[in-house]
Amino acid sequence: MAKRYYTIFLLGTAGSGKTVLTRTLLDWFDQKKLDVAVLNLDAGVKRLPYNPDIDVRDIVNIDNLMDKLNLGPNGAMIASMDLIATKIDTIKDEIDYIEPEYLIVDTPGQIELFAYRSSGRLVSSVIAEHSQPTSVFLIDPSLALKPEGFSSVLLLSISVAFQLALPQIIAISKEDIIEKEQMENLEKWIDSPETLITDIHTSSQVSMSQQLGLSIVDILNQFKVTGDLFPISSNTGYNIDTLIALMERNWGQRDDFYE
Ligand SMILES: Nc1nc2c(ncn2[C@@H]2O[C@H](COP(=O)(O)OP(=O)(O)O)[C@@H](O)[C@H]2O)c(=O)[nH]1
Ligand SMILES: [Mg+2]
Repeated sequence: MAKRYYTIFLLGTAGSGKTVLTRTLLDWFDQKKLDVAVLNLDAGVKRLPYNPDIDVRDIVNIDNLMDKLNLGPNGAMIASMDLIATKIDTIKDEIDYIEPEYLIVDTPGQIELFAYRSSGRLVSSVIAEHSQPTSVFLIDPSLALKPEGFSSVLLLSISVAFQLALPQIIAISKEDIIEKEQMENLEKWIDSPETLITDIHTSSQVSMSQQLGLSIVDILNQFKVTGDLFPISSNTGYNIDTLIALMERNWGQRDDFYE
């Protein structure tokens, strides 16, 4: 029986900061001298700010796929996820060989490849199977400038949690570049999601948007989506400890974090 490990799936829209956060978390675990490994599932990434222990680019080559199947970059990314799913046993064997205590999984830039295609869901379920998984969904602040945008990305996070059936922590990334006025809005919406309804009302004159806003806030409240929502920064390390503490809440107390 393979050893159980603790997995962190990093999720979020393209450019939300998954790869940079992978590096930041890796540093955190390394500093604590914990036994951590990183799996890169993004076949399309050119350069990584960390050295992955397992890398799907060793399994699939996007440029070759584009040539061989006569595909553009998007088609090749879709084909790559399907190909990775057929090689999931190899990935699983590599994890079992490394036997990490903690595994950080950096997922493809485009969330739909991972969360909405059955191949992506298969890959996540196999990796999660012998581990205690948790996921971090990153909200890119540039998508959350307006109340409609913020609500939509929160709905996306619910939809992704629904698809992957993983415990989820939601964080707003790139705190260091969020302007004061936006931060005030975000804090207000997080503290009291009802203010989203009033702000959608002011920002959109379309009555459908207003009605939808009411229903969305209802869903956000029902699933307590904004309950633990907080901003983080991989660049400055802001709230990374809070993020770790929430992972620990999903996993149960990890005494090795305090040694
Ligand atoms: N200012 C700032 N930029 C960040 C932070 N995290 C990521 N970025 C930038 O956001 C862009 C996308 O980051 P990346 O990790 O590649 O996103 P991914 O597609 O989700 O993996 C890059 O230009 C990063 O340098 C952060 O904490 N602060
Ligand atoms: Mg990335």
